[in-house]
Formats: sequence, structure tokens, C-alpha cells
Amino acid sequence: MLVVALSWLCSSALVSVSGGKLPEAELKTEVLHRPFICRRKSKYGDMLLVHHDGFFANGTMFYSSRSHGDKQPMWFTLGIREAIKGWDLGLQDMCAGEKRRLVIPPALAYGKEGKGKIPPESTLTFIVEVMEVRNGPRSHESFQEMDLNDDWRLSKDEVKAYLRKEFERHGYPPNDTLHENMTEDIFAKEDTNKDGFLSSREFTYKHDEL
Ligand SMILES: *[C@@H]1O[C@H](CO)[C@@H](O)[C@H](O)[C@H]1NC(C)=O
Ligand SMILES: *[C@@H]1O[C@H](CO)[C@@H](O)[C@H](O)[C@H]1NC(C)=O
Ligand SMILES: *[C@@H]1O[C@H](CO)[C@@H](O)[C@H](O)[C@H]1NC(C)=O
Ligand SMILES: [Ca+2]
Ligand SMILES: [Ca+2]
Repeated sequence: MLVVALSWLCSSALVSVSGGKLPEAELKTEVLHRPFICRRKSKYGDMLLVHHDGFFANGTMFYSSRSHGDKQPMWFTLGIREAIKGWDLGLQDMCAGEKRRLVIPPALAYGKEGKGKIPPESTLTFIVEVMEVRNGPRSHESFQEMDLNDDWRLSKDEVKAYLRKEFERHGYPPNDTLHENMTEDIFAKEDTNKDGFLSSREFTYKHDEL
């Protein structure tokens, strides 16, 4: 399923998973490569297309997006705890084409519990390459991009047009039945004053809840 659509539909759920008040353990960030040309730098709410390799402290690789699964880079939204906290902190201000090494203490990764094959209290190293940076589904820029007639509110048709475009962008065939259904769902949840439009307030993340 589509990351954009998912992160849109699930945004309220994701936002409510906000972090506790743990003391900030130290995150080490090292820039391995920065491209000469940088049109924009990643910020909270942006969507990043990333390839990543993960290593245990002893140097053993536990995951590589280039060799596991479908071998494709993945989209994730920065700053909403979609991935571990160390990623939200360590992947800011990145350009498309930039590569970083992050050394992430357990408190900013999988903590005391661990997860799957990550043992408890693991410090993890990631080599992350950002292939692309885009406006997140909830940025002010996205709202403007979606508001085709510039009346500062999103109609159902504008939302449908956006979904169709996002599907095409990600190589999925557009599907009007599905877009219709998704749009209905989105409006049912988000058009809080039920006027048939999404205002920028209804649309935008409440950043203080992150
Ligand atoms: C490296 O650490 C991981 C996680 O603690 C462990 O599963 C693996 O066996 C270790 N590998 C070596 C070569 O020590
Ligand atoms: C379009 O989406 C609907 C609802 O998810 C699904 O039932 C239908 O098979 C899809 N059509 C195509 C052509 O993929
Ligand atoms: C959209 O599809 C879901 C699952 O297929 C269904 O439960 C829901 O009622 C549909 N919503 C609308 C507005 O058609
Ligand atoms: Ca509009
Ligand atoms: Ca409204």
C-alpha cells in the first residue's frame, strides 16, 4: 500500500505515539557524502526515500535494504516516529544524494526491550543514503500544491486528483473507485466542521503534538 496514503490516513494514530521524556542519549552523526548540488534539505514532516544498512556494535550487518526484501529504497516520513527516534533526529537537513552514518544508542533505537533480532540495549549503526526528499503529506507546501484553485481549502475533487497523482508517481495504476473511497474516509475523519472542504487547519499536522 502507498506510504503517502497510509501516512495520511494513519497520521492521527502516529502522532499519538509521541515520545516519553527519556534523557537524550547521544547520537553520533557523520556525513559520508554530500552532493555538490542541494536543492532542499530535509525537515520535519518531509518524506524521504532511503536506502539503509544496519549494523550491530560488533560490525555484523542485520539489515540491508539493497539486498533484503524487494531491494527497493523505502519512503518514510521524518519526525513522526514512523521509524526509530534516532532516525528522526539524525536524518534532518539532508540533501537528496547525501549519505550519513548514524550511531544510535539504545534509548533512541529499540531500548531495553529490543525488537525481533535486535537484542535488548543494542547500540545500532546505520548507513543511510537519501535518494529523494519530498513534501510530506501534511506540509504547508503540500496543501498549496493540492489546492488547485487557490481558495485555501481542499475540495473532494482536489483530494482525489492528488491521490491519483500520488498513485501514478509511485507506479500504481490510478483507481477512481479506490480514490473515491479513500477521499470519503479522509473527509469522514478530517472534515471536522462537515462543510465538505478541508481547511488548512483541518489538514495540517499539529506540530506541538509531535
Ligand atoms: C554480533 O552481535 C549480534 C547481536 O548481539 C549477534 O547476534 C551476533 O552473533 C554477533 N556476531 C558476532 C560475529 O559476534
Ligand atoms: C480498484 O479498487 C477497488 C477497491 O479497492 C477494487 O475492488 C478494484 O479491484 C480496483 N480496480 C482495479 C482495476 O484495480
Ligand atoms: C471504503 O472501503 C472500506 C473497505 O473496503 C469500507 O469498509 C468502507 O465502508 C468504504 N467507505 C466508503 C465511504 O465507501
Ligand atoms: Ca481548493
Ligand atoms: Ca471543513
